[in-house]
Amino acid sequence: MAVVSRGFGARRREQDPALPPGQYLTTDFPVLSAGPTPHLHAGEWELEVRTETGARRTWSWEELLALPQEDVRTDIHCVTRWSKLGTRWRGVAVDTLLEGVETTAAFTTVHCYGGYTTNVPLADLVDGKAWIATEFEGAPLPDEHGGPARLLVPHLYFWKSAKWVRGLVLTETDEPGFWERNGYHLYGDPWREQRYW
Ligand SMILES: Nc1nc2c(c(=O)[nH]1)N[C@H]1C(S)=C(S)[C@@H](COP(=O)(O)O)O[C@H]1N2
Ligand SMILES: [Mo]
Repeated sequence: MAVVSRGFGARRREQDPALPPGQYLTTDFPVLSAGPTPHLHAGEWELEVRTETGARRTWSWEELLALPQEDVRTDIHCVTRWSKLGTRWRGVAVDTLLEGVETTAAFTTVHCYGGYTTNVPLADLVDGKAWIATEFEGAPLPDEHGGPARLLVPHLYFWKSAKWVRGLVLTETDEPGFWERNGYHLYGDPWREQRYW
């Protein structure tokens, strides 16, 4: 009987302490989308933050780019078990968008062009933990990876990093999004393997 061996090198890499349990390293960048890729023009693009009281703020593409931009280097982990280490992004911290926004909400529903949604506790989007990313590896974010802008919340499984982000709606209760209604975990911590529930 032949035994399929992944080789000593592969096994050693999978013991990398930066890899959460059950993940393997990949060097390519798989595309995972539940529907067709929207092709959005900067002129029609808008980002919205809406609070539980209905108060709204919006940013055009130019307004988003006029905000302070941050360079982020981070590992990302997909629930389908691939991880990438040391990916480089550039974008606006969610903290910057929320400056001066008054809310007592504890959760957010992230809405996307194309209809995808995902839920994230507000605490997981603030204090330098999440960005609206517009660049990947020094180039504009490709359409299939969420261009012109996606949420980046790298400490949770990557389905929370909503592509083609359109808005953050602050909510008082935790409302499951697209994958969460279809069996994915409400929170999605890769270090606790919160894949499905
Ligand atoms: N709008 C939108 N965002 C999305 C998805 C999607 O289908 N639509 N898929 C999610 C899932 S399941 C993953 S793993 C990542 C994949 O991002 P990538 O295609 O850039 O690798 O995007 C997440 N964000
Ligand atoms: Mo995913």
